[in-house]
Amino acid sequence: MAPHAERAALVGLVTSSSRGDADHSLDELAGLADAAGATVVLRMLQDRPRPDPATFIGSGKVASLAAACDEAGVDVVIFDNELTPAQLRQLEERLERKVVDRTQLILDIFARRARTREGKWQVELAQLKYLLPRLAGSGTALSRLGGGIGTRGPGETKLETDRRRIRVRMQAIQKEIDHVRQRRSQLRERRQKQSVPTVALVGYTNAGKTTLFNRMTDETAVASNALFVTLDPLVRRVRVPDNRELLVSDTVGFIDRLPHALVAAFGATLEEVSEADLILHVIDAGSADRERQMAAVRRVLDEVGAAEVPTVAVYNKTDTITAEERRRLRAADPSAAVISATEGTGVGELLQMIASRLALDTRRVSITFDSANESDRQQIHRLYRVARVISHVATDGKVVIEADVPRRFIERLTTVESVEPQ
Ligand SMILES: Nc1nc2c(ncn2[C@@H]2O[C@H](COP(=O)(O)OP(=O)(O)OP(=O)(O)O)[C@@H](O)[C@H]2O)c(=O)[nH]1
Ligand SMILES: [Mg+2]
Repeated sequence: MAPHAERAALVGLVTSSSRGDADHSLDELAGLADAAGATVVLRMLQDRPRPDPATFIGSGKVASLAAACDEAGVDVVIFDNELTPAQLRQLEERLERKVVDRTQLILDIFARRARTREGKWQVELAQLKYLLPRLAGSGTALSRLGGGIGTRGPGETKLETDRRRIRVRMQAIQKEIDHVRQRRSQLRERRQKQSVPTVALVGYTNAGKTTLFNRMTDETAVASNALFVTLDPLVRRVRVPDNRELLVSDTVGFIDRLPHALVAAFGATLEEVSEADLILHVIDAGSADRERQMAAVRRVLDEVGAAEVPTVAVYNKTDTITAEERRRLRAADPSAAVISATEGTGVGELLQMIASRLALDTRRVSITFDSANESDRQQIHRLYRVARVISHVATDGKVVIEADVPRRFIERLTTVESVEPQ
């Protein structure tokens, strides 16, 4: 952690978008800067039909920005858009201070937050991918020393400024990642074989996913009022009414305009999402920006191939809205959950709802087991874990069980001939 918070200036461009949109985008950038440990001391919006190829905001504006930065004692200038390598160099030269763009800022936050080895590899890979096309020039932008935004990450490699070495490093990281992913997909396959349904929590960053995850699982994963606190997927077991088990995964938060390199890099987390049986879309009901955030989440879900997975809208933080607003939410979407993860209200109903949504995928069957057979006895044991047993009748060496069984599990019963759908 830097000894003192870096002082940051935020710069946005108002092009075809409305001023309000640009303003909102700058607000989000401020949240990101905060998450990266910087203090925002200056904001600037520039009206231009299109970015200036050399300086992004135009030569005149750069001069006044430089003066304002001197005045406010700015350490780092953060642009709300992705800058070309040429723009980045020009701006650093003219502003005489560090310049980062939105992508780099997000990469920086991710570099701070990654906990697992895989997470760290994913971030490093994304950083190297970002760096590679920016290596062509003088390299001044790459030899930053000291601390702060844009200096964390592949430090040594960055200083060497050697494309070939970076490519070799990228290949090595990719190999490690492939290895871990293979292992992960094996684990996932095993879970599917065990027929444990999985539920993925997704949502805009800071919506309260981890808080809800902790509520549901009695775990204490880190939740905090900052963007992108959770980066690596966390999976835990939960028991729902009817004694059924499910696995819940907490995932990385989404934002508007998540850099594409990152969507790819965090494919691993999002893989869990596309293969989940149910998605809980956690929404900050109190956010003034709710609709836009929901749309951004849906877009990312589409991109990672999760559009087909059944989804429940979970309006969270409803302790921050009025009873009237809560009523309106319920009326607008009767299948949505209205909860407060911190207060715990509505969480019981949510679990009930999850159970019933997942049970939609069950069939009522009656199965005959041989009670002397060891493998049959094991199956009865498993049946009690995954199904809702309606009746259990034991007669001279036979056990007949009638139960609501998830379809996945029916397909894996060895005594499948004795299954009689009713
Ligand atoms: N008032 C209120 N605050 C909440 C509620 N749920 C979560 N919060 C707060 O919202 C902030 C973010 O919560 P997290 O659970 O870390 O959010 P997240 O979606 O996991 O965020 P990222 O992992 O950063 O994407 C924390 O300060 C929580 O205490 C709620 O129901 N009501
Ligand atoms: Mg979280």
